[in-house]
Amino acid sequence: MAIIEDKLPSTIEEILEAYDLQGKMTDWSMIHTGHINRTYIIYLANGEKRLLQLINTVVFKKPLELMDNAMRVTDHIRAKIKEAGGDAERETLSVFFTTDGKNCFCDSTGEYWRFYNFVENAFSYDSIENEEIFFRAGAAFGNFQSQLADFPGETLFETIPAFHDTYQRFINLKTAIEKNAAGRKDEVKAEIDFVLEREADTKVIVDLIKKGEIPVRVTHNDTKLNNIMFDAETKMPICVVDLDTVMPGSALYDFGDAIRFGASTAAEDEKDLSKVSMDINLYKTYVKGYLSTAGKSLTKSEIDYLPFSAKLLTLECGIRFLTDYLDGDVYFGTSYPEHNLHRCHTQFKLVYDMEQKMDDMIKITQEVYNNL
Ligand code: GN1
Ligand code: MG
Repeated sequence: MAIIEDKLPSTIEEILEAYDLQGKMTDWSMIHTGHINRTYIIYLANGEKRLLQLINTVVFKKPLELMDNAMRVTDHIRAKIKEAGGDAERETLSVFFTTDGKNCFCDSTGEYWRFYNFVENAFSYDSIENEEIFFRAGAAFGNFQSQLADFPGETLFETIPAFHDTYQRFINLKTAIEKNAAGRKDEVKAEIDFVLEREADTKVIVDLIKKGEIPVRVTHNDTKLNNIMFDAETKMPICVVDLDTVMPGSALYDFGDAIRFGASTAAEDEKDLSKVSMDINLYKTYVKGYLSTAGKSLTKSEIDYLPFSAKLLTLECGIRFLTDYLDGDVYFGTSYPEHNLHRCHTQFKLVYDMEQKMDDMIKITQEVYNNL
């Protein structure tokens, strides 16, 4: 994806008209936390705010299927929240419909747009402020998984096929190396070697799933800390957002990806690698939070592979950043030319660090599980 600029789309008037909002927008701003969809806050004359999102159709090739998934998953969660006596309006995202009753709008340039409600008095964390926050994040993602435990996964569209098939990601990297589309191959020899040495790891979870040793569940698949909205006052999780990759998958993907991002001592694009490591206390905190809500429903083999999944999902994400760097930054949003390479470096540093800490990670996971 090209470097993202702060500007309104040229078709904004059409978009507003489709939602009967023409003449009602007083201001706008952009949110830059996601790497895929472009997100705006639209301020309306009546004081209301709404989230406007451009669906990235390079990444999500079938936006209508994506919206169908999102609608049905949020309906399911809304019903669960009501059953539990919660505030369903605040605890799930709601899509606004166009005046002709559609859940998204295709503009005259072929781009797809959607409007969500803006959750007031809420924010997301890009890094961990204190351990308790990470415990709450773990509990929230575990709870999300439980809410979807009885969702009929076979009815969901696969919005990105083989999304967490790490071996496929490895093959994609090899293809990118061969193509060398951006002419950057010679620059990243060490990074490529780092991955080649770990080829066997990339097959572990996909093989366990194929053999039926790890169950397929409906999972979120993008459990970055900043995909949870927290209440500004209580600092309690309100809702899990970014449901575009909710698909059949493994609990290990959700656990591993949350550790990858949240247990790191530095930002995903930190340039000073001496600042990057996996905080073992944060690891323990997340295990406690996640298992407090999801633990009882996990199988023995899932528990056994939790520590490995943290390393694997981090390796996978690093492989994806490296692949995109080789491809010429066509997938992830970037702010400068080496952005994907710097992201790749932090991920590989974390992988290396987790390898050193793996024995402790295994011990901690078993201890927390045994004390449930
Ligand atoms: C993307 O959109 P965002 O920033 O939540 C990506 C994830 C990666 C993540 C890395 C659909 O997530 O898979 O783990 O960037 N989402 C998609 O930060 O590819
Ligand atoms: Mg996101």
